[in-house]
Amino acid sequence: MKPKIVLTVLAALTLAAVVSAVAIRQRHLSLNSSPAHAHAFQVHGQIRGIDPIAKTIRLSHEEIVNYMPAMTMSLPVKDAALLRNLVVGEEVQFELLVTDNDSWVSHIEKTQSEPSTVQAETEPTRPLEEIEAESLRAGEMVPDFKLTNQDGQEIHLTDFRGKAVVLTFIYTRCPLPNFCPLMSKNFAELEQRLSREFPNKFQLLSVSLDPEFDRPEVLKEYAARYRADPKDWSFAAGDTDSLNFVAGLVGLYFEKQNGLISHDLRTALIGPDGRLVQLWKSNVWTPYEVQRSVRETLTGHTDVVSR
Ligand SMILES: [Cu+2]
Repeated sequence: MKPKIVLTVLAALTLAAVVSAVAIRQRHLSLNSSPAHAHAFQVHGQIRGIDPIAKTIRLSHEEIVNYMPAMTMSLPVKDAALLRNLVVGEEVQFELLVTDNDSWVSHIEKTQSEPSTVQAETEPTRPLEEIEAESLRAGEMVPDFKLTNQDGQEIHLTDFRGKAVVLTFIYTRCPLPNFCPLMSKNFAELEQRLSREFPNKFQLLSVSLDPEFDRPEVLKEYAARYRADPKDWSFAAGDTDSLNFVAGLVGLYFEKQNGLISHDLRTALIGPDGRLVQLWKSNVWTPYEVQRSVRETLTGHTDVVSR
């Protein structure tokens, strides 16, 4: 009997320790929001894709309580070594760290024995390769499209002919700091840089992936948050067909999943002649880099890098 009692007490003590650790962590999560502090979420998911060069892993994950519903998304890792020995299809337990400005997968562990709790509905409905294959190549003419801007006015891509157009995709409710919020932060800096160097010769265009929620008044409020000057930075949304069309031009995957939108990132530079100049397919571009590409496009000069 005695060893059994000892075991029971030990088990109870362990449980108490775990419970209080969880309680402390939860209090920590809700109370601490200083920028330096990372919120850690422990999540179960299944691997859908691995890209060691881009340092991203595509995961179908279950609900992250109080943060994000179950969905499939590409998440960055800081350390490519984390991706070693992982195989598409494997089930994993991972840690997602989120700060005010960034989010990344910091730890991954295989959990092959656990049955899958990841819902099938978080699967992309079309293969990503197929979406990619249909997108425009650099040098190709970008066909015109029609959207509605933050003032409720109809805008066409051809309205901006003669200017360098930088187009990206966002939605105002996006919770991940290094996805849509980063795109908008970068655009704000890009707007500053370009309005100094090329006033009236450029146009920034942020297209919403969530037209049902991102009505003109919502976009207008969002634009104000980033101090966008409506003169050269438009926020716009369209009906389903227009959005699918614009996203299709640049091979952007996006899908509504449990109320949020799972999506990749695409930022395109369209020249004053309406041709696609360059396409950035992740969040690693900098305002400085895009400014340089805009400069090359507008002046026809390539920066000579001295070595
Ligand atoms: Cu987003």
